[in-house]
Amino acid sequence: MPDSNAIVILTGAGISAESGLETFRSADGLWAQHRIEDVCTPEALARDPALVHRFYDLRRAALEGVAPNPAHGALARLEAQWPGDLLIVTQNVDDLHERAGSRQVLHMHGELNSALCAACDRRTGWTGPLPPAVDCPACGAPALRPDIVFFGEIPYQMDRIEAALSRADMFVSIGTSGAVYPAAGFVRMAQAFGARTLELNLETSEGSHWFDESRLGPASELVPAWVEEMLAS
Ligand code: BV8
Repeated sequence: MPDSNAIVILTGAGISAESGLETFRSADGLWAQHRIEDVCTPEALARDPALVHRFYDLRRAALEGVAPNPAHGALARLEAQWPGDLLIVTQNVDDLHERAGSRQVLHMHGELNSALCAACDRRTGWTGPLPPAVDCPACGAPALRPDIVFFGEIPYQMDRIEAALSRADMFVSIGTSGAVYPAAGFVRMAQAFGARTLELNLETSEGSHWFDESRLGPASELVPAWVEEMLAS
């Protein structure tokens, strides 16, 4: 049953595009430069760990040269002033939501600034390069890997996400192509639980037809305008 003021916001690479981070499925995006099978699957990590670690090292290094944009800032403002629950479920592995001041952020596909031990599953905050076979500070095994959910792996905190969707009065999707599951299915789950659904995206996505409303344009313009609307309501 929707809680009168609970909002769940799903973000994707498009919200970070105007900060200068690459998206995946644009013509010159990350998946145009690298095959998913070579850098974002468990098989790739086993076959060529140096290549996979380097792919994420480059993206972690790129974080140092970028900053949150007005879309991230607007969501942080909404969280600070909104009377009900607000959760950002992000597919992004950057830390721009946090650097903009958001606190309720759930990284369902992992984070660049974190290393995961393949032996004991413990996480360690990480900045700078992460070469293969670094010792885990918790268990000592030479098994640290990027803390990233690869294709074929289970996204993080699905129970918490589904619980939030079941209580949401509103579900807003920002900057995602709706190409990757289970994230792409959240709009239908939220709708089934009675939520209103809104999409804010640069162009029509694979999921646009599921939304009650879809607004097209850059996140740095659409998101602040939507937040002002919400705070004025
Ligand atoms: C799982 C790692 C089981 C981090 C990523 C066949 C059919 C259906 C599903 C499957 C299938 N075969 C396999 C699957 C499952 C598979 C999947 O969905 N495959 C797809 C490709 C068909 N999914 C999985 O394997 C997932 N695991 O299913 O486990 C399970 C599930 C639930 C419960 C139990 C078991 C794991 C998926 C995670 C994979 N890891 N990344 C990283 O490297 O970053 S996915 C990768 O794609 C990123 O995480 C990214 O977040 C995600 C989605 O991409 P987007 O964020 O949407 O980015 P994209 O470039 O695509 O789009 C950007 C959008 O922004 C565009 O629409 C653009 O117009 C817009 N935009 C651009 N600029 C702006 C803008 N919008 C606003 N303003 C702008 N300025």
